[in-house]
Amino acid sequence: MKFRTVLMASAASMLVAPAFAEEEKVLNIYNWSDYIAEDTIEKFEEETGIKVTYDVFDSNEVLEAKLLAGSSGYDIVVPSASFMARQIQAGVFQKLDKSKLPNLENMDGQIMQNVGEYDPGNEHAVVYMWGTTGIGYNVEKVKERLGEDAPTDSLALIFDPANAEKLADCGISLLDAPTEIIPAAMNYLGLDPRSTDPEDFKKGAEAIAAIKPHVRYFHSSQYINDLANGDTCVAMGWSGDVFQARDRADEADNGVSISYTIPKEGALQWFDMLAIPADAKHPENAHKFINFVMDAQITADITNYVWYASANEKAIDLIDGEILEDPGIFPADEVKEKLWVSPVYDAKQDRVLNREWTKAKTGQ
Ligand code: N2P
Repeated sequence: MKFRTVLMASAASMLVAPAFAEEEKVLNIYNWSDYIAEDTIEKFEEETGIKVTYDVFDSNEVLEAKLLAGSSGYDIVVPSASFMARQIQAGVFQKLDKSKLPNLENMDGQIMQNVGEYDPGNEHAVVYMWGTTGIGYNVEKVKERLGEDAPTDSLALIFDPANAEKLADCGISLLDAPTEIIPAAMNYLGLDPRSTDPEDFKKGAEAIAAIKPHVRYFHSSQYINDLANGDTCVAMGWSGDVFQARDRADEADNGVSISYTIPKEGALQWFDMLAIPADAKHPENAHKFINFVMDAQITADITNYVWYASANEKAIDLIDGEILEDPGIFPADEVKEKLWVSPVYDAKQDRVLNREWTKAKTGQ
């Protein structure tokens, strides 16, 4: 009898239960470091009652290793589009349910179309932020060492060994990002930065090896504080990170003045994408988060804090004038023409790139 009652009770509860069991109010996010406003997560938690666990990384390779291993535990991840393309092929992501993303209409149609090259039909991801890989430098220290005519608008500032040698004592850092720094070195050599020819990778890596004795470190997040504190003076780094360094120096009022340039030879333009792993445990909440970030005010708040360009058309009016007008963040059309986007490297090309990178970093 007792058994029967239990059965009936559960049958009754099934009748009133929603078609899908409600997700627990939890969301696990894995994003780049220094890449969100101070209050974004708090606001999302307040609005939705969902509790967020927020972890950070500073390398596409690290993120990719986690995703390919599976069971990352994350519901939202933020790969750069060129990495995402092959991760989609590997089945790492689920398709977005666009009916849950009404704010998609806020996005810049042109940019979404451009990233469609990596994700046809934008089926798996939306743009979080975009930026360039260029040069951050300490204005006075570089001038002291290379004079008034220091080539701060050129890749030669870093890749010409004569310059690198003169800057070595004040500290040069490079991103630990083979798919970004090797193509930049190739570009400096006059090669096509989008080339996937192993010989070109090798030449790029050799140019890096040639300045290696003058490079203080390869790291993709440490340079923000180091530039800000005057502990390093030149960084090949990401646009917004360099602006954050400038901000931190201004706030500290420490006399350090930092500038960012997109080198005249051109630079990599990348797009970081919000995507949901196929095995995410909280896909409903993940959709809520993606939609939340596409709100014009929320994304403008992020851009205003991290100095990276938003791909949200509706947010533009809400972005600080200082950021909108900065050519290092929203470059003018003639500069845009010199930007290149990363090819999607296949497994073999990726192996060669990484092998060359290891050699370059050890100065071989
Ligand atoms: C933020 C890093 C920006 C993303 N610290 C590089 N794709």
